[in-house]
Amino acid sequence: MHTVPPGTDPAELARIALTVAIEAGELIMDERPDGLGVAETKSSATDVVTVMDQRSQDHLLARLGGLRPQDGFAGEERGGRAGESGITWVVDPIDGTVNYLYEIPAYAVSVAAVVGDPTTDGTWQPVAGAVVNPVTGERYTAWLEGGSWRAVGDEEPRRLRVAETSLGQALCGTGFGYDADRRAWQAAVLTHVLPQVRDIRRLGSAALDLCRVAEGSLDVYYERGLNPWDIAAGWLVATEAGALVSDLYGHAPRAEMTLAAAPGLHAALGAVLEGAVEQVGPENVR
Ligand code: LIP
Repeated sequence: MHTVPPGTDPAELARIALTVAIEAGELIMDERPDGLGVAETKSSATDVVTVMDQRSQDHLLARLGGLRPQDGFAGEERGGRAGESGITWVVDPIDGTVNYLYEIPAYAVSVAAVVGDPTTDGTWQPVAGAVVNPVTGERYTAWLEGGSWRAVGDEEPRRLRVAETSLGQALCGTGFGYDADRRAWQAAVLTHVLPQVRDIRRLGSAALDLCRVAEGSLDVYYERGLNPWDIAAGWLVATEAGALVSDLYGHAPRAEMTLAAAPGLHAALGAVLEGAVEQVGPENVR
């Protein structure tokens, strides 16, 4: 896998990620218009974008462009650029957009610095990142070999470490896509998983799900259909806390599957998911 470009300090990239993620979080909270509606939809009628998704990304693009002008930029919404430094910023300006639209306090700004090509599964990895929930004040940061950290309000950052448990005692996070056929397939797979775990939680933000695995408020998380911007920062927060984050076959997480847990639990749920995927069969792709 790719290495950090010479002269690049992942800890400094994490500090930049946290700074701009906090700013964007304040923006989407403080400047949320009354009667916020759906500005447009993307992959389906439920895949919504608000004007604040775009404004948050525009802010991140401008700030990161000023702080790191040689870096690339890729986000969920419109606007991006190629870079020449070997570092690309991968951002989700509001992860958990439906929660933001409904004012459910489970959404985040996710900012990650990655090496490799984030547009091609399996060829990139995060080296620094931050996930900020602007409603709760939860701030997660991680950098390569620097650990994974969580702070709320004025408290000192606390180092995160995952813990093992049995599959039957595991609180399992997951999520569902915006396409009806994909959701039907995900529901079918869930019928194989639910009897094997303590319970299921569907929080609505992959970035926060991955951070919750790192902090232990979820024991395991899996989801099909995630994009690089959904997982880039949370992936590193989880791995720097000792979790394994991969696809179903031990490779880098990808659209086909993202699975995150402490190593023993990762193997146990991975086996259940492999069996479920085989029994459910392929998605009905229109
Ligand atoms: C969301 C993900 C979540 C998934 C949702 C949606 P968005 O990202 O974070 O895990 O279940 O369907 O994709 O669209 O809010 O940035």
